[in-house]
Amino acid sequence: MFKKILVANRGEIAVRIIRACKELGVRSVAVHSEVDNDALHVRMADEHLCIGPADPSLSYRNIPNILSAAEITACDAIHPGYGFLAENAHFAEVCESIGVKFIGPSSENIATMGDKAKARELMIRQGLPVMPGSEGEIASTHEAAAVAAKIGYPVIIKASAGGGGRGMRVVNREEELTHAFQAARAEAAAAFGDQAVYIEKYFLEPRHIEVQILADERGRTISVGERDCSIQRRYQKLIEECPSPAVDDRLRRELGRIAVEAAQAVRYRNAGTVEFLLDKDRRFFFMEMNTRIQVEHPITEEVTGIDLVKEQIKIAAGMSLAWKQQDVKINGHSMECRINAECPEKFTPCPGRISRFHAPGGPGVRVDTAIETGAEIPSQYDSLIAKLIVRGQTREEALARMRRALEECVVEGIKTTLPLHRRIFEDPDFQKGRFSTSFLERFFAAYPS
Ligand code: MV4
Repeated sequence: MFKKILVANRGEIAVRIIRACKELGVRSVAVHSEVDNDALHVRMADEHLCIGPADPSLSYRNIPNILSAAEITACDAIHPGYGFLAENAHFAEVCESIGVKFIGPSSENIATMGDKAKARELMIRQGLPVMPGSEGEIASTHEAAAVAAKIGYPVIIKASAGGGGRGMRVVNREEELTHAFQAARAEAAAAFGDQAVYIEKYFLEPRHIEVQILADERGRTISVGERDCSIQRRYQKLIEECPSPAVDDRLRRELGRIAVEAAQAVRYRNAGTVEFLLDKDRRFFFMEMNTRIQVEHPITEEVTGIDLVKEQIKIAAGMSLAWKQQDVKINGHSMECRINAECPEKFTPCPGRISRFHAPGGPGVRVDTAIETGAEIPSQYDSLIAKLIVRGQTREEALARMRRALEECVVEGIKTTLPLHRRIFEDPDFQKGRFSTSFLERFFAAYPS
């Protein structure tokens, strides 16, 4: 096992990683920017080091500073969390080359899956069910028009270097295609320094289902249930649940088998997530793979009893997976609400000082946060304040617990998504588990806030 892990992140995920270190008896080092001097992750870690100013490119994304911090404190591993350097293949490669273990997949895994067009092409070649669309990258309007005509409108143009909803454009009619294609390429070039795009059929009311996988360094790979992440707006997830109300045991086994095949096709290591869309006829299609621990990982932990962050660390330390596929059982139902510091109508960030914070508790309630009363939400980072996670024996019990936890939760001083969550949990369709990716848009149209 490692002696000391540098946590290259901030906020709730840094706290989550430090907790895993403590349980494993591994020392932890927090790094932080100048606005995070008093942050909870800094106080919780065994050691801490300032790595630069608030601007993330000068601190949490600053590779030389983070590696210097690892050297100064004699860390033998780095956990990147999510965001920042988590999916930076170059960073993983440099860590590998200097003998500091990157707790995550190989740099090659990150590079392959980070190129979303390449990943599609690879999965098509593996014979896996992939979203209808272009084989790989599309380089001309002519090619784009041919693919779109073949799969039929609407289509969606996605940036190869994007993912998670960044750099996407829906095209409803042929007349819009040329303009959209050129605009998408220009946007991709500006946002990612890579103009590569690909095309998919745009599904109107699918469910967004993702499968958690774990793979040890010997290549033993298991699936650890799915998460339903259909409740998103502007590609920002708001509510996630595990299991999906739309997935039964048989479909879960199928999804799991395909997700494991996808991971094994690239000799994937550590924790990862394979994203699928599920259509009304319960057919599913590979969309992309995320090569990191995800924000919503706790709901999987709650129903499987598997500590995913500890597993990440154990796998990176060379330990074999202790879990066999048949030992992975889904026990009960879990849901997560992301409490963001944002104006709920416009979904714009609302940084500021939290004058009062009270986290809910009691049976089946877990709150992953790094916030305390008096904390500042800096404008430089994401607006996540807390993740409210509940577990119940049944979906109904989980729903009741979330309604109760949302009632208990107090965040004063800034605007948050709490009131929106309270309203969604009163919605009859949501309560029945009847929703798709279009849920939030419809919800806002029906109940303008
Ligand atoms: C799609 C899609 C429909 N068709 N791709 C959103 C995040 C990213 N990881 C994938 N996403 C989607 N990709 C095709 N070809 C629907 C989504 C999607 C979504 C779209 C609009 C509103 C809410 C959504 C929630 C989840 C997924």
